[in-house]
Amino acid sequence: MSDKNLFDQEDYLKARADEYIWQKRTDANISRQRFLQILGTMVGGIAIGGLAKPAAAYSQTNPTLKTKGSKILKPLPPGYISHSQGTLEMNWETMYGRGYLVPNDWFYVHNRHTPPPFNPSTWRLQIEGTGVSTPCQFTYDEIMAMPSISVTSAIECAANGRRFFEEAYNRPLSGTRWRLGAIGVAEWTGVPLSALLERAGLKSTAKDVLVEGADLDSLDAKGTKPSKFSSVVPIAKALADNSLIVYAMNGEPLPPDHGQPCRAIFPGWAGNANVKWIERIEVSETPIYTQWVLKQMVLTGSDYPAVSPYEGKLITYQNVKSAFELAWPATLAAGHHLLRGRSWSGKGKIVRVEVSLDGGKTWQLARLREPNLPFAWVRWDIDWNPVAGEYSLQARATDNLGNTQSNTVPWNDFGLLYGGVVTHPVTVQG
Ligand SMILES: Nc1nc2c(c(=O)[nH]1)N[C@H]1C(S)=C(S)[C@@H](COP(=O)(O)O)O[C@H]1N2
Ligand SMILES: [Mo]
Repeated sequence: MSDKNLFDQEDYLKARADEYIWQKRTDANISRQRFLQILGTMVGGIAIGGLAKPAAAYSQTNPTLKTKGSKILKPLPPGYISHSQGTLEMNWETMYGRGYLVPNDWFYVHNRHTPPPFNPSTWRLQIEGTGVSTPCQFTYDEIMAMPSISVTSAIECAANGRRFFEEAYNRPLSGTRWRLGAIGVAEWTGVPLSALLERAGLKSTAKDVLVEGADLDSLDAKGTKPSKFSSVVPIAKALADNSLIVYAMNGEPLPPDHGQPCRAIFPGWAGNANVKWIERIEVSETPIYTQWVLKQMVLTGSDYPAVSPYEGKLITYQNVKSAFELAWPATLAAGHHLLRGRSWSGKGKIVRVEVSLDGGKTWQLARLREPNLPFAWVRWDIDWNPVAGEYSLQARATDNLGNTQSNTVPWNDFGLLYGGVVTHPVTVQG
């Protein structure tokens, strides 16, 4: 394939852009009217019955697929990878050749608890703290009535790829053994966090913002006082145009597993920053140090000296990764294949993807497809004509800031932010 094909491909890009728009309309961004219709049934049902019906309806959709004690309410699509009661990994093989967005039912889940019931007539979002002059609270209807915006963004667990640390260092880790499926891209709709903070009289001296969910975090075992799951972002991130409090995902009301009624979206930041089932926001004039942030959101190990008061190096933005849209391990027939994959960066937009079909000996540029949005991902593909044999496929992406993927990455004790090149095993049968 020549450079010309790679970089001068107007028609190709146009076709892809059209496909994207079509995809958004059909399987994702259903009309605003339809959204309100769904919500209307939902809220009406609750108002009459006084019960949190949406969650119940979800859990009954496909009871046979629910594992005992599961903390996930949505039905499990075929081929999904379950690691524990509260985790569900996206299956890359099912994404082969699909549109830009991950459908809600296929989106990975990382739940510490079963989604709490939601009652729109009693739910409130509290905004308080020393960084606001007029603490206030919002009802669900009030948030729904504010001007909304939509942002297409990835959410990715900071531990995505953890299993590759274990394999590279031949050393076990605790926590979910994700491969690369703890990521998804969706279109999120809601209100800018800045609009809510301004209504609460945001002070110019505000420094940190804590967003808190309705569920408890998992630190109580250490004897610390149990606290609600939360995350902290600096005021600059909280006020970014694309930092939102969202109530819709791909044009549907936020599903219980993904944070109903409202969750935070901080594009580019590690998954846990995107707190679900939110109930309280605290704005502070002094830095907020939670146990979670000090002890868990850090890289620790001999390569990462602690930066006091944190117990390691604080995690903020996600790094660069790539995945093939293939089963793990994959078995393919000999002959022509259009290999596809996706690459992403928490810090910007992917500008180059190289693929190796021989375990890293030689590399070629993959064809990037539109759209290619920052804080989301880019789809790419490459032609392959293998004969029977065992293959090690690799992909290496680079973002617009020059961040890329190296062959080896330093160890950290929680197995967070794996950013190395991953070797995907493929058997080709004759
Ligand atoms: N309240 C609350 N918010 C939460 C979590 C949680 O357990 N409770 N998990 C976090 C983590 S670790 C991740 S990776 C993302 C996962 O979002 P998803 O389940 O919608 O994919 O949600 C984050 N928000
Ligand atoms: Mo996570």
